[in-house]
Amino acid sequence: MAEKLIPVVCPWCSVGCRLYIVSVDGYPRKIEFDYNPKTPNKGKLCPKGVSSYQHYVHPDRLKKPLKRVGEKGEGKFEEISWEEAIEIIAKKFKEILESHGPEALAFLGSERCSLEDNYLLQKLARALGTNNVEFAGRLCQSSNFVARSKIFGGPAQTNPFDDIVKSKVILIWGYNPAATNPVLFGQYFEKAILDNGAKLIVVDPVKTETAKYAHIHLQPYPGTDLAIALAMLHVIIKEELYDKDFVAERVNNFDALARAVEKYTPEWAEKISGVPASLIHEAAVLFATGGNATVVLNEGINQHANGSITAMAISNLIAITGNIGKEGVFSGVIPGAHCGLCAAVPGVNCAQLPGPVPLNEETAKKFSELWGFEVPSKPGLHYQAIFDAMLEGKIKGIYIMGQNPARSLANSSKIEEALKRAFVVVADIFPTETTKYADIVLPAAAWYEKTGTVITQNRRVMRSFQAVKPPGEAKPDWEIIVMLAKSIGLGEYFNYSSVDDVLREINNVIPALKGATPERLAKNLEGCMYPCPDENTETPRLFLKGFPTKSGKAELIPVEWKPPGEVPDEEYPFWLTNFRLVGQFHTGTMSNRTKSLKKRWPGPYVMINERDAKRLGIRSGDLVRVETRRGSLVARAEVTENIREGVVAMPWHWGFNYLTKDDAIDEFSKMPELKTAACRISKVEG
Ligand SMILES: Nc1nc2c(c(=O)[nH]1)N[C@H]1C(S)=C(S)[C@@H](COP(=O)(O)OP(=O)(O)OC[C@H]3O[C@@H](n4cnc5c(=O)[nH]c(N)nc54)[C@H](O)[C@@H]3O)O[C@H]1N2
Ligand SMILES: Nc1nc2c(c(=O)[nH]1)N[C@H]1C(S)=C(S)[C@@H](COP(=O)(O)OP(=O)(O)OC[C@H]3O[C@@H](n4cnc5c(=O)[nH]c(N)nc54)[C@H](O)[C@@H]3O)O[C@H]1N2
Ligand code: SF4
Ligand SMILES: [Mo]
Repeated sequence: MAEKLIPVVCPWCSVGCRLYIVSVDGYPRKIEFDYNPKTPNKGKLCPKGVSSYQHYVHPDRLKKPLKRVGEKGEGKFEEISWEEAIEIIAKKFKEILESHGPEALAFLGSERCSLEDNYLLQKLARALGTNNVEFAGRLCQSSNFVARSKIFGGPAQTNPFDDIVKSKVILIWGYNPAATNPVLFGQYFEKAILDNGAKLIVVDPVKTETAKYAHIHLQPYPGTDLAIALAMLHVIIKEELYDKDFVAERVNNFDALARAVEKYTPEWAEKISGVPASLIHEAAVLFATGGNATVVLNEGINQHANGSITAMAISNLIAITGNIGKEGVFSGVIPGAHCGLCAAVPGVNCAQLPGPVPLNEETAKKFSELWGFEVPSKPGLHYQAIFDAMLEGKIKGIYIMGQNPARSLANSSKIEEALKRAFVVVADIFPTETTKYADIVLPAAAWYEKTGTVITQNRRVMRSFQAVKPPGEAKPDWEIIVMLAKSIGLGEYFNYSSVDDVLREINNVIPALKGATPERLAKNLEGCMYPCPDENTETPRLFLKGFPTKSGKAELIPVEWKPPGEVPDEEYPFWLTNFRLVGQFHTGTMSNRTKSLKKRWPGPYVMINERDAKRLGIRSGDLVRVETRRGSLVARAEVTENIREGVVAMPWHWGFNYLTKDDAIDEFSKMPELKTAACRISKVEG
């Protein structure tokens, strides 16, 4: 028995916890904790990290390439060889290129795949002449990404996690870290609140595990957070509670913001959000006067058609109170899954190139010179638009690496219809609702089965090493892409013999990753904080001396009130929203195949307020139908005081997107309205 202990990074959320896998003869047996005080988790793991080896040995793992034999949607396949699979894809993609041009092809990268996998995926798309290359970041962080890029010149988390513990006020907005980033919550937020006496303000329609620690909990109707943010700006400016020195020295456009928020009083915001004006006032005063603040927002804000303007209003709040560009404060986007930044940084985006840098004539020319082929300068289609174009017959072929859009994108019925109309290739580790619509399915090696680089939410670049062998003929995604590129005739641009070769090319083309070499990452398991411009440098804090905007100052953006993508009416009288469970992950492909998680978090339910339930004659445990204009789902009711009246909420892991609206899209971030919809509910009799 050959027992090995290999350092890996957890394959679930973006905290980037370090742990060890114990393998016996190449099979995963258990995990070991890593007590290195320099890694973000400092030895701790959550229920997902602890069980993160279980799904690897599930019998459903894809082991051979598959070719569709039945109708699309049936999921009937026959096994074929790698040679045959790659040949079929290469031939079909070349045919599409010749008859319809490169814009008829699309590529989806993944926040479940490594930096190297994602870098090569976007390079292949661009080598074929298209910028139709996206990943779930569009459905995840794009709203806050846009807001912070415009206002601060950069979206990333500003400070090390340790600065959260030094904050005196913590504002958590549409985010439930106790469930979604549990180790971050336990090691940093909880310490700040319980040990150091920081005051916590939570804004969430649900009384979450996080909200249970709150000193002030605001419970708005979904998608009305913008009204609260505008009213907080109003109070802070009117009562002169802002940081006057910081505003004078480091902020532009303050007067325009002050004029714009004059009309947005707490009383006005109460009418829209349902949150008492006095509570909004109290939160504003505490936030502005309580001392250094951490401000974190997540999907409760991002995933609305008004998401980016709401995120802009919150960035304005951060800027006028001077809670940025110094020690002891914290804010920034929170990439969701472990490899969110591994797809964003290498430019898996229809309008960005590796860096990430904006795609334009100049950057396209620069990358054409670096790579040796012509990089198209015309932006591609964003995530939702790719599927709209597929439905119209304009996208003829798609390569999907580690995404499950049939369940993760708004309006699942429509996405399934779109997938019927194109040649679809899916590389995954399991059969999914999306592979059912594939023409070719490719078996990918999972995270612990390959060596790869990860960039965690706190900008930490770390290496995860191969701990176990892939099942059957499964291969790492980067190897699959190289095989495909060679078969298409692009071999000269994809000449790599190891994953280290790919990272070395990344070190060369992304200046901020120049110092994150394979050697440095192998030697220092805690990695380095991006930007790492040379082998001895890292960047723990951003914006200490100025902002990377044209003026060097934070550029405030006054925004006006706008409702979310759909609001209740007589026919659909309830606000519906959704959230995540600590023991389930996204569309459940891995978590539903992890025994210990599935046992504890088995299926969907609907949270309904006690007074609403009484009116409708619903009791806990009853089956209820939740219906929107797109579709309906049936789940058990959980009648509870933990949700406000007029709102119902469900975990989204089990088919929620049959209910969501696909045609309300954020103007700036192109985020669909994934969080809220108008619904009606009824008891299912019998
Ligand atoms: N266990 C687990 N952890 C995960 C994931 C997972 O699937 N499972 N996914 C990872 C990923 S990719 C991401 S992006 C993060 C997401 O992490 P979070 O953003 O924490 O995820 P959610 O639970 O979807 O949404 C957060 C909160 O928003 C609230 N909310 C809903 N609508 C609104 C609203 O209109 N306004 C406000 N203020 N709040 C609202 C919900 O009640 C919920 O408590 O989690 C990561 N971590
Ligand atoms: N209504 C609603 N919709 C949402 C959200 C919401 O809160 N509400 N959240 C949105 C957010 S924040 C996100 S991030 C997206 C997530 O959307 P997706 O990324 O589409 O969801 P996942 O279920 O994580 O799908 C990832 C797939 O990658 C596969 N996989 C895992 N590891 C590997 C690997 O190494 N290689 C390959 N090739 N495949 C692999 C998994 O089996 C899985 O099928 O969903 C979005 N959709
Ligand atoms: S907090 Fe996130 S990274 Fe850490 S163990 Fe849990 S799922 Fe893994
Ligand atoms: Mo996400």
